[in-house]
Amino acid sequence: MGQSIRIIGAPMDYGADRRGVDMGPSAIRYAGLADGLSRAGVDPTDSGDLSIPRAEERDPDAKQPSRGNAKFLREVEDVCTRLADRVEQTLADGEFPLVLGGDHSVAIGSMQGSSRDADLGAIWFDAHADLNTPETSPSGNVHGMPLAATLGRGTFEDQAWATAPRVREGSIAYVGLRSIDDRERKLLRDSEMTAFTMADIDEQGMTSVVETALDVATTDTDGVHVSLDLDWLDPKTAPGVGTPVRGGVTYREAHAALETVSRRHESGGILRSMDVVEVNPILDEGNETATLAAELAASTFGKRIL
Ligand code: HAR
Ligand code: MN
Ligand code: MN
Ligand code: MN
Repeated sequence: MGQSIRIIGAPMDYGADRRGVDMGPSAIRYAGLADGLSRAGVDPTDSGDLSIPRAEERDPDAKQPSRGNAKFLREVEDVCTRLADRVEQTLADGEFPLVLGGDHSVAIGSMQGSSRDADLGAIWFDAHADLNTPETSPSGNVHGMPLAATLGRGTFEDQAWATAPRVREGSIAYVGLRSIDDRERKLLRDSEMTAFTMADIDEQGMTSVVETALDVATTDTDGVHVSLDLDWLDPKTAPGVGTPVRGGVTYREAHAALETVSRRHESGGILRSMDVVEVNPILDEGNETATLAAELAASTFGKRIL
């Protein structure tokens, strides 16, 4: 029997402007996630979804920025606190937490829960740097802030629910960046994070970039968190996302990247937790983005052709 994977749905859309990303967990399951994981040789169980009130049912003032310029931050806090507990418990039970978003703010909870008992590295597969603080964010949308939250930047400094002291900047690597805000660029340049842009992938090739990202995330850590934002892919391949940016990763590059992660995991058991986020079924075409999300999760756990 392969590794036990526990699927945890986090249908949250408080962190993004375009509605619909709360349907991501259903769409990814419907696209065959559990079957794909089983065929990859791991053993999935589904623990269902966190219960998350729809934005319309919340206080109409909730969208007003609280604590600086961050919309629905109290609601995000509530969800991420419960998610972090679920992730921590999953690891304590000896299973691997696979979190389905929801918008990318769910990663605040995943990383906090995954790092409570371990030094955690991270690989961030994304078009965006997600490093805005409530002070620098041009949109106020928390899905552009999860790494700032984890690292305790800006307003997040005294937010214990968000910060993850056992995630060090130097153990985080981005792969596929192509859309960064001006003030966010300064935060990134002044940090110790490793950042591979699309141009780096063009020059070095995907597998080489991911090997280096894995080196970064595994050095002096107990395990790696993989955060997969579907807008990492080119919008022609993954149209069902709220913030598409053209010039993204191809279908083959995406599989090659996660297969590279899988090979390292097979030889060293490096992976600790993962989230798959930002699938928006309302914007999708024939559930193809959700299908891709399910396929890429299977590739991460070693789906093999032969
Ligand atoms: N950087 C922009 C902002 O802060 C856009 C955020 C992008 N959204 C995401 N995250 N999908 O990867 O508003
Ligand atoms: Mn993101
Ligand atoms: Mn603990
Ligand atoms: Mn993104």
